[in-house]
Amino acid sequence: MKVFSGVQPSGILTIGNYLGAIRHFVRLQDSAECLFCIVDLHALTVPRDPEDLRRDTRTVANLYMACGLRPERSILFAQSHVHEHAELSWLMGCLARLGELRRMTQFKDKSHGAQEDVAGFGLFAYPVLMAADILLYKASHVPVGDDQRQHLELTRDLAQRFNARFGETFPVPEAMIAGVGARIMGLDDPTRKMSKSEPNPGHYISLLDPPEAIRDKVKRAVTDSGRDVRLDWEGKPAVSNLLEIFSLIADEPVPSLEARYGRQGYARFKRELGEALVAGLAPIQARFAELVADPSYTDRVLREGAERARVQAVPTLNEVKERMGLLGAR
Ligand code: ATP
Ligand code: LTN
Repeated sequence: MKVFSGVQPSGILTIGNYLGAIRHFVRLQDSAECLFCIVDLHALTVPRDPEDLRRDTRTVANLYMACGLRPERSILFAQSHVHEHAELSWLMGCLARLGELRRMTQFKDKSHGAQEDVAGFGLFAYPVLMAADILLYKASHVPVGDDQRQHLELTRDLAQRFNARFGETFPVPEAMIAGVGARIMGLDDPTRKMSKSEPNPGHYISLLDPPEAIRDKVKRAVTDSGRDVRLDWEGKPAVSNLLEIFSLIADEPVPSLEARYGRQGYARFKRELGEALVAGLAPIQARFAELVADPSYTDRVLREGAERARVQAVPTLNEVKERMGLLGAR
């Protein structure tokens, strides 16, 4: 089993990123060969201030480690440090079809329904680069949140298409999407997925929010009509989202939370959820504070990670180029 996944440096990670993806990375690193990437080239698909992008890339690296990823177990690196990603992306792009890229819902959402002639090309090509990320390491498993399901399907199609045309080269990677926590919703709107790049900070809880902000955001989170606390995604989507978050962060089953808070109204439930989040994030925040104090350590982890990643990336890229008929340079 070889695991690859990535997170965009598009802001500070949220509890959605943690519960849907990163906590699974941490679990997997003890049983599988793992690469975890900070996909900075993907973050360029929407306009970014260069200084902010640099800062966010280091922050994601530190948050990876603060959440429990260990550079001695997993390869942690920045996508742009391994230029083979961009090169394989071109080659895979030559197999992708306009129709299949146009159907990607993330492209439709993030281009804000703009006319096609002003939507960014990077946003359109985004899933091809993602497929290249995964295939470059011949990864077999890709832990992601639910929103990435469609991109993984495309990756599988491209792997199969390549294998059929040029001979067996890539394992067809499997998405690993958890049953619970794979789609944490916004606190201000339970119909939208929680996203770190959302402008309204009340939409998300970031892993670095101070305790006061966490309590305040949970207090202000929208709820549903009625006063009972129970899991009912159809009838009570906001409360169901809060229950799911509570259950995962406190490691307590939903029925036991329902039994405790069931008919008491929302105030105590929200207060105690706030405290559970403060307590759950405290160890991550403490480790993060240690890591930011030594930027040279972070830079060294990323440099060494990229070197180790390239050892795997270069042979795959050479194999692909040869199979496609490009003349070897030596
Ligand atoms: P952006 O706001 O820039 O689109 P994002 O917060 O959606 O970013 P990504 O970097 O795109 O985060 O995603 C990193 C990982 O976290 C992916 O595996 C993604 O599926 C997962 N993830 C993102 N948001 C959620 C969420 N709300 N619930 C569960 N998993 C999520
Ligand atoms: N598109 C992903 C980030 C990403 C990724 C990957 C995830 C880029 N390359 C490869 C898994 C494997 C997202 O979460 N928005």
